[in-house]
Amino acid sequence: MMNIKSGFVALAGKPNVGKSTFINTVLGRKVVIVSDKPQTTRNRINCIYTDKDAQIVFVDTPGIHKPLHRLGEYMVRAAVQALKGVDIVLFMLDAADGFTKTDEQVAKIVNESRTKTIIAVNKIDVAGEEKAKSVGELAKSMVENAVSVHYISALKGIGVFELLDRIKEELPEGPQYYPEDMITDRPLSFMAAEIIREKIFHLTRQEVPHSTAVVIEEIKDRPNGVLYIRANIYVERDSQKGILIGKNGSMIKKIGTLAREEIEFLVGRKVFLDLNVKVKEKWREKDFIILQEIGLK
Ligand code: GDP
Ligand code: K
Ligand code: MG
Repeated sequence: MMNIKSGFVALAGKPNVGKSTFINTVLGRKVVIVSDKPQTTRNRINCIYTDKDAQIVFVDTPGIHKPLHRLGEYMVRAAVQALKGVDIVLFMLDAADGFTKTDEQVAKIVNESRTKTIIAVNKIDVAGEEKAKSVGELAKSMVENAVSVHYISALKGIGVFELLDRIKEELPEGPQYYPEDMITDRPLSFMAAEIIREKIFHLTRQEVPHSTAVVIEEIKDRPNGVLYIRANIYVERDSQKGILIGKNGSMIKKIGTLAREEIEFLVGRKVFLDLNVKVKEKWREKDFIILQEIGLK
């Protein structure tokens, strides 16, 4: 029997350093949502990379940040949990940003996890070499269990596969946990909700994206082969509902069309997407939605 390298790698790093972009580049297709707005990734998603001699399960964690309301606290806790009990922490920093206070906070949490850590300084395509180096060296001096520092561009694919090789070197020998064609361990309802949420992030601004929760109510096969998906989009105020629906329904139509096309790509068949916008005051305080959001219900 052939031995492969396998294990779990948790991505740590403040919002917007490029964690999701890195995973998407490694997997070669879009599985986790990317946005230039922080806090896009509210949920833990395991993404699975498999080749002939390794299987790496990446855990994409919520960005570590100051808790502003209850959802924030859940997110922080989820992030800390994600770093514990994995084989390697991949600590990502933004070369263009410099080493910030938030990076320092992340470094503390990484140290708390006592897990072997590989440092990746991302976005070298837009930062000077000297600045990138200083970020990498500061990070290395702060992280007790750092084994190496890599300079990459997740977006352009620079240095990504060398980093992947390094991760493989550090992983233990082990079993293939998942079938080789499986790229995420989350169900379709979860992926569909993430895709709808991403379109809302891209098409609306200010407080609207952060006040939005997407809940899939129903998924069923129709006799004609179409996959029917019904989702509720919760916002906190009537004004936000108005923005999401748009003039003569133009905004919700746009969100629906873009989301449907992407879900169709994911499932490889025709989809009918039924979106309903509902107002639920202070949904962030309501546990049932929070628990659903972080995948515990
Ligand atoms: P996350 O919050 O850490 O998951 O970050 P995302 O992957 O969502 O990326 C945040 C933003 O940074 C997006 O606009 C990405 O396109 C951008 N980004 C990610 N990696 C790179 C990179 O290597 N170079 C540049 N220039 N931008 C990047
Ligand atoms: K983001
Ligand atoms: Mg992300």
